[in-house]
Amino acid sequence: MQIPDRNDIVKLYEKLFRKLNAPNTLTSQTQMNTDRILYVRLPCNPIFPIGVVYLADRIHKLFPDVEQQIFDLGTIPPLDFASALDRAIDEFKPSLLVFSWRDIQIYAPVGGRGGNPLQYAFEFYYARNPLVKLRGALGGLRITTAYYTELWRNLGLIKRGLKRAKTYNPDARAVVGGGAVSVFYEQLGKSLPDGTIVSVGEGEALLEKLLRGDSLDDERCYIVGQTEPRDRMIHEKPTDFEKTACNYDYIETIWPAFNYYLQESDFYIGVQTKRGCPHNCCYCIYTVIEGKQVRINPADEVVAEMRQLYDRGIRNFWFTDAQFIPARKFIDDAIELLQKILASGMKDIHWAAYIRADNLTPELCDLMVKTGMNYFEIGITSGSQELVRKMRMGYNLRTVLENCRDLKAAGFNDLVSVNYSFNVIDETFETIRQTIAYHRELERIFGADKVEPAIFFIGLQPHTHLEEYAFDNDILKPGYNPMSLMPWTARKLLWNPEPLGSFFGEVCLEAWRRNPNDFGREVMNILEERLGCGDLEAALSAPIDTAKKSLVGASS
Ligand code: B12
Ligand code: SF4
Repeated sequence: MQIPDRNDIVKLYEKLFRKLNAPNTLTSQTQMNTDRILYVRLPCNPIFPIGVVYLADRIHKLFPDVEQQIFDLGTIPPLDFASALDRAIDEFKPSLLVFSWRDIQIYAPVGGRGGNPLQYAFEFYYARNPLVKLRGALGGLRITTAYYTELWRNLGLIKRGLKRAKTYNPDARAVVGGGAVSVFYEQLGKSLPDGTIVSVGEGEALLEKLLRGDSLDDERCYIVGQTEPRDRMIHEKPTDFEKTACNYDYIETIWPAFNYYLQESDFYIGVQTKRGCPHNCCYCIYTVIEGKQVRINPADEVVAEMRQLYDRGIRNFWFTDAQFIPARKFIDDAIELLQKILASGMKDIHWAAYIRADNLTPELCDLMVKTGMNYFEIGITSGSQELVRKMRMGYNLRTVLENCRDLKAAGFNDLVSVNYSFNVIDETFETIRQTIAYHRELERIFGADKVEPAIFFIGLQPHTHLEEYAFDNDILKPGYNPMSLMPWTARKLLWNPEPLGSFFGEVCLEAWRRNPNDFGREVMNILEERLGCGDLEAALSAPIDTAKKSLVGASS
């Protein structure tokens, strides 16, 4: 089958909108009284827009008569964004615009739009060679310009869409939500039209209340120009509901570009198996976006949802959970799900997820391999147990190693991405040596070519413990703008403080020079050349000390 070109998709939309609206004889009064929801996924790399799909599915289950459309700007070429949005609104005449904004990608460490932001930032901040510094400055300028252009463009699309929808329905409203809005809800509201509802976290309950005309007071949202975001709103518990299998028979009737994601075999289609993470890792905001209480989606429903995608040709799935196995007490749920996947006969699938590898058992490892897990990410951040404890990550690194051995013994022979973030807190040359020892042990277990060290520098995010730490230590002042890419703010938010900041800057610059295509492994090699490899036993033990600056002691 041919993969449709993006222009074909625009045409497809037009055709479907025409069909849905013909004959176009509804009076404006009738339209005003009938909810018509247009979901607009704002421009984004083509990651399957699972968020809007779930919202539309939920609303259809509750209000089967409500007309809905999904319009995904991720499948539209940039030059057509505005005109395609206009056409979608003209044809569908929505009374409610649900804008979903997935990522703003601030401080993304690798492969950002317009180049590698980390590399440019490091060249600008740390290079000794003035030409390299200049290249960093110019690259950084390009990225900063692209970043602000995208930001203003997306805000502009929201304003434009709402204005146009109001020409058909003067009472039309806009709601905005999604990952990016959840992180930057306080800042984004300042640039949105009055009356826009700004939502944090899951939107199912909020949309339900909106359609019923119920009060939104208990939802994690505020209305621009009318209410202010409550203090620590993001920390409030999300409203619970039981998730059932998404009805893709319905979704494909309201989403003409659905096929776009089905026809490329390398897409990993999102499926959520649970929500929430009980941990407290100092830099992480997932745990507040999704809440600390883990809510499991029933295994039969997850399998039924996968089955529908499988029957449409999908073989790659990404379990979009903050963590697939958030804690030991959820091991049985993971086992139940994987057993059911196995029993379903979907034998030729692959799946990937974020995995806390401290929560594995031999049985689970066996099932992971049998059900086709072919990639996972472990975010241990450091190979030093002492630092892992100080960053409040709750990991036992010795257990992680033991479980990785079980996984290998069960036959896992695919790729593991290990996320390291150097220099988060209390890093020393000794803890770096320990991280190298730990990494080398992972390589001995899985094979050096199978373990990919993903070197991140933490981009400080609002509402995290690390932000609190930055306030307590006078690194940032309350009221700073977490969305600013101005060099003086960016330098603080792209977390790489001195005294080790310049050292890491230099190591990374050398790694890009020596082997830009295998940056992570090269960083590890250079660190080992310069500092040597530590003792694994020392890496795995964390003497209890009460270092004043550690986050372990910070208030939560
Ligand atoms: C899984 C995940 C991934 C997977 C996705 C796999 C896949 N095939 O789907 C992978 C690892 C590939 C990934 C990559 C990246 N990710 Co990511 N990812 C996540 C994660 C953990 C879950 C997202 C998800 O799918 N959740 C499940 C679905 C159902 O939820 P949802 O889409 O958020 O939608 C719900 C709500 O947001 C809400 N909602 C959505 N839209 C709307 C609209 C309205 C009006 C309302 C009311 C509600 C609403 O309701 C929906 C249903 O409940 C989130 C963090 C988190 N816990 O949320 C980060 C997150 C979305 N990712 C983020 C980022 C930055 C990235 C990257 C850019 C990182 C990078 N440097 O490369 C890349 C993006 C690559 C790209 N665009 O090209 C950020 C985005 C915020 C930001 N800082 O900009 C997040 C929030 C993490 C974070 N705090 O930093 N990611
Ligand atoms: S375990 Fe992962 S998702 Fe949970 S708080 Fe830690 S980093 Fe965030």
